[in-house]
Amino acid sequence: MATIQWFPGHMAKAKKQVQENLHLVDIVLEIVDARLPLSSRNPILDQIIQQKPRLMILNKADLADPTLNNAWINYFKQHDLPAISIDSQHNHNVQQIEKQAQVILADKIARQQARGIKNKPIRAICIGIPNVGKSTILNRLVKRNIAITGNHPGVTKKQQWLKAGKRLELLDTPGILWPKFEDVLVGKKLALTGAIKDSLFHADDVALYELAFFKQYFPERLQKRYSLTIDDLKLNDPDLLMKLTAGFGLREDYERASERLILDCRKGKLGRYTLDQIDEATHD
Ligand SMILES: Nc1nc2c(ncn2[C@@H]2O[C@H](COP(=O)(O)OP(=O)(O)OP(=O)(O)O)[C@@H](O)[C@H]2O)c(=O)[nH]1
Ligand SMILES: [Mg+2]
Repeated sequence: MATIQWFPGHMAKAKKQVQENLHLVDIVLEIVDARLPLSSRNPILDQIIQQKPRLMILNKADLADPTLNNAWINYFKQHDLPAISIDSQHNHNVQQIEKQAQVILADKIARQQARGIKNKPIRAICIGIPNVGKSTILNRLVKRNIAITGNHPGVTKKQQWLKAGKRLELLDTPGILWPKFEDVLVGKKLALTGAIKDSLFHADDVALYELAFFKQYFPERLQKRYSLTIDDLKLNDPDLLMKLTAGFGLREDYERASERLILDCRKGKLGRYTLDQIDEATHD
């Protein structure tokens, strides 16, 4: 159950594994976390898969802001990337994957039928950074637990072909690619949602980002959850963290208070949220 740490050697290997499997498939299912439709994308996926047909899947839609789920789907569609949002944990919308794949590949299927090839299964590969829910999606599609899942990055180890519907076959791939590490903000977003290992960042950095985000977008949720006053919300982020730490009875243990705040956010105690805003896309 060791967690992947992305050293250059691992990145090269992961890239090679995806490239080796690409020619086997008709379509790539790019899985992202709906809370991070940009930040949970792999930076070089476009370059790796090039012109291969693709379906963007915004998974964990149940945790993300419903309005922004739709906004992001529209955003991707405007950029010629067909996209759907699903909640694989509760099996919501998962069947759309096969349907959408058929739509995207309609021309190819029609050409096959014209040549007398009927009902050939569509072959697909799931690709995404750790912990976005690739294995959970596969388990839903094959309707039994084949792929190992776990709430920490790097669980899937080896690949296998799976019958995943009437006309869909999937590779349970370690088509795991690395997240973007270079950008500090992206790193904090990934850390807050649990996409990267806790030992790779400082909890207080991430909790301060969390407080800033919720103060900006959902101050009333912070207020309610932690019994804060309007004045408390006017505190700067470090002072607010100090205040909360004291309120938790943790004296000056900002580390533990931060971990608690992060956990609350991950567990949905602060409601549904999407960390990536549409206007951030233009700066990418
Ligand atoms: N709320 C919610 N949780 C989900 C959803 N999909 C997956 N999860 C949870 O997210 C965690 C990671 O899921 P996995 O399927 O193991 O993710 P993965 O992409 O295969 O991860 P690696 O194998 O580490 O790359 C698990 O705890 C899942 O239960 C979803 O749609 N909604
Ligand atoms: Mg997995």
